[in-house]
Amino acid sequence: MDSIIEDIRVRKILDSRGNPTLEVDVITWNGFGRAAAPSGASTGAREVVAFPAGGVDKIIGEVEDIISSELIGMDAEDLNEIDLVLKEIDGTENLSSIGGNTTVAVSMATAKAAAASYNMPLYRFLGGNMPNEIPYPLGNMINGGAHAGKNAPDIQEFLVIPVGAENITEAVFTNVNVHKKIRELIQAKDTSFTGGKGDEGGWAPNLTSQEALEIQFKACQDVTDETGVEVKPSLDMAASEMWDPDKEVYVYKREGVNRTTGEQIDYVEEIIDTYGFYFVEDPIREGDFHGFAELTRKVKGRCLICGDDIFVTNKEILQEGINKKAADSIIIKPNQIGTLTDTYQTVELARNNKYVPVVSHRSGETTDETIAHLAVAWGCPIIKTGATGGERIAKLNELIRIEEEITDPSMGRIEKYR
Ligand code: 2PG
Ligand code: MG
Repeated sequence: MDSIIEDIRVRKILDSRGNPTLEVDVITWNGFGRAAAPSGASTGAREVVAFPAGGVDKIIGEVEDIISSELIGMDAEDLNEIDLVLKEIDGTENLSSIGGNTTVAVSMATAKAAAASYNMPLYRFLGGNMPNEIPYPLGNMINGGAHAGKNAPDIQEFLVIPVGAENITEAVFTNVNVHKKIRELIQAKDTSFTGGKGDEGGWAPNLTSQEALEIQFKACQDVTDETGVEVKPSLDMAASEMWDPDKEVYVYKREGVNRTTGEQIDYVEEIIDTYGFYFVEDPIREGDFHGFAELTRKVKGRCLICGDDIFVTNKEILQEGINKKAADSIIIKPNQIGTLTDTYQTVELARNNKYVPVVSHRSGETTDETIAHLAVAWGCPIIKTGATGGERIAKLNELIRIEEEITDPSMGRIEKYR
């Protein structure tokens, strides 16, 4: 009774890029849940469609009425059932009729309302009493590619992970120490640097990828030496964005270099060894399972190879990746697949096959903190959610609060996946 849905409200709000997105309130007899959907800039071709034709405005009113009439009276606790009804209302394979951002916001708000109905935090409602693992935060330091302006590096994201941190507070402050250090190093190299940032709060400098790699590496070393907390460099190369399908090469525009698939694999292996990367995401374009597999085999045990655009949080596509040994980690973005139930199934498949699940923000975000709860509930050892900026710290600060509530917390147990 406590969790019976009484009302659903949908509104148009701002995201961090200033674009419209959607926020959903679900009101139950004894609870309330609110969630907002994020948006990507470098999206995978096989993601569900974020918004229907007509955008957010079409959802408000029209779609809202249909969803409300179906869901009011249902039990918010029955998440599987709710997600099925949402998919039925849409009726398409890729959720193009009501939009994956609509279904994901309703799905997450419903889960939060169900949790609140029983006075429970979401991570406990979804994960029970066992979760005590706090994910390591993968923080964004330098932005390039589709997340920054013209003269920024070709590689999309220069990330760091504080693998030596003993708790989440130490982890997030280690990341911002690196972020500050990187600003100093950029300024020393380019005195005209204005302090500009990209979409995810990383610096957006006028540098080549090579220069950025060196600065990132030095900042990690310096902060490790100064604080005693080991920080490792990582990347999201978003290689699909660089791929030229006609010439069949990866185009590094800023660098003025083209690389064939073979050259790209050699290049990534070389920088993994030179800079000691912990994690490299999308080093190869989506769809190229073979290229992914070759690189994963070459660097196995030295660096995690993570698939984002290639898997799009889709369990069937992940299964294909598992069969082909394409990677050993997967990015988990609920709005790539459209519902919490589907997101969870992909996480489970990943965990059962020793793929490290990395719960992730999008480049266009809101202050919604749901993904912090998902990472803890599902025991995901890494969360990718930036390092600074209101919409990024919303998740990080929530993790600080969650850690405080948990008895005997520990940082993500990545060794389980070895
Ligand atoms: C990515 C994400 C988040 P976007 O590529 O992993 O960092 O970017 O949301 O633009 O897809
Ligand atoms: Mg990515």
